[in-house]
Amino acid sequence: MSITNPLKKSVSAIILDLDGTLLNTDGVVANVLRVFLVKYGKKWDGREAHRIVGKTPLEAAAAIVEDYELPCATDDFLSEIKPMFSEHWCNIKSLPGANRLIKHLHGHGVPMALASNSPKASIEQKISYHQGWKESFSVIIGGDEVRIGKPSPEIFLEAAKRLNVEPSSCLVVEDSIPGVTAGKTAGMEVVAVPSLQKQANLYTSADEVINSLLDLRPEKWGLPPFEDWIDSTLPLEPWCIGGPVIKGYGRGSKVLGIPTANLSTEGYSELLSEHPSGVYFGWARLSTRGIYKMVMSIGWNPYFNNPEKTIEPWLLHDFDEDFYGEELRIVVVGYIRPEANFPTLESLVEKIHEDGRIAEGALELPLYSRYRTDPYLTGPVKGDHHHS
Ligand code: RBF
Ligand code: MG
Repeated sequence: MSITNPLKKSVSAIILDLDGTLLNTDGVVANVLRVFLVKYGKKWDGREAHRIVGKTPLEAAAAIVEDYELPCATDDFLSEIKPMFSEHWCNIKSLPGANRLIKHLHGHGVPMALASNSPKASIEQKISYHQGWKESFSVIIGGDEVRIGKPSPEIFLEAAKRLNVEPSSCLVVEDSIPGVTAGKTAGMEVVAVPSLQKQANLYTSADEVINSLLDLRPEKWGLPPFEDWIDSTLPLEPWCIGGPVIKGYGRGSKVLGIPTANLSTEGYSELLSEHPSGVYFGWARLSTRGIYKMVMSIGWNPYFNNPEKTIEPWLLHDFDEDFYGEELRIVVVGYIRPEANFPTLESLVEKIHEDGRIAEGALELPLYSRYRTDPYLTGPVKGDHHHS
């Protein structure tokens, strides 16, 4: 067992939550509510998100009726909104790392249960759009199959029973506080993957808090480790982002000696909500200069505690001048680690340099180097004349 991933406890089965843990349900729920509330002359502002996450449909509905002072009974609200939701289940994307986790555990024969506060029928609908998910779970249990939903432990205890394992041999993966409470009350090990940002401090009863499923290390729980990490990097389905280089907080070069070429997050809220904060790497192209290796952080920079999520690419090349305003395009090809806090500025800087070395080395691997010629990087730049 490696030093960095010491064994916490051996489990023999895993119980996964669905909404907010495997599926990015929140975005779809917010969109439906936004449209719905307009009818009542109200504006969805997301402030109830924390009152909805992890709740049963009835509890969530009651919270919304109350907060928005809707002139209808919770039941009526629920029956009106339910069909609007089911129309959108096909649009829910899986969260980063969810598909990988399911395939990995199923492939290694780890017994898996899906336990969600939502009704069994909607669980089955939601997962039907994700290939291979249904078959991977030997148990699927909905909130309508128990007397009380999470935070009561009942649903997890019932899942363990159906898996035919002791509760103490189960690992629960959960995004919500009610879910974490339910798992701990059931006597299980619990990994929290908080879906609401900057709330990680509220998950103190969890056995581990991780930033996204990309950071789950099954070997810490006595389960087979992922085999896709290569040279300290995790290959991802490549994604692109670009725009003019903006001035960030001005700390990069001045405080750290690490000049980042920050991108504006404007227009990228959806893309950013799809990708967990963390340290990524890939290829970058500056319109007038060329293509460079790149390592970047996305997130709130815990050390500086930014109020906003920022995108801070560090081009691994010595430039002798600033290039604010120049068009930067990036293809992200892999993941390195979650953002972290550090006791000193020196240790933050040291870590970022290590990220740089990891990216430099990994980008030589054919797996990653082939994206250097990605059409997004080599194609015409905005403002160029197109001849077709
Ligand atoms: N900031 C943090 O607070 N924690 C981190 O773990 C962290 N990792 C980074 C990794 C890379 C590769 C880069 C380029 C930046 C990272 N930063 C991190 C952000 C850094 O603090 C930021 O770029 C400077 O503060 C400039 O605003
Ligand atoms: Mg959940």
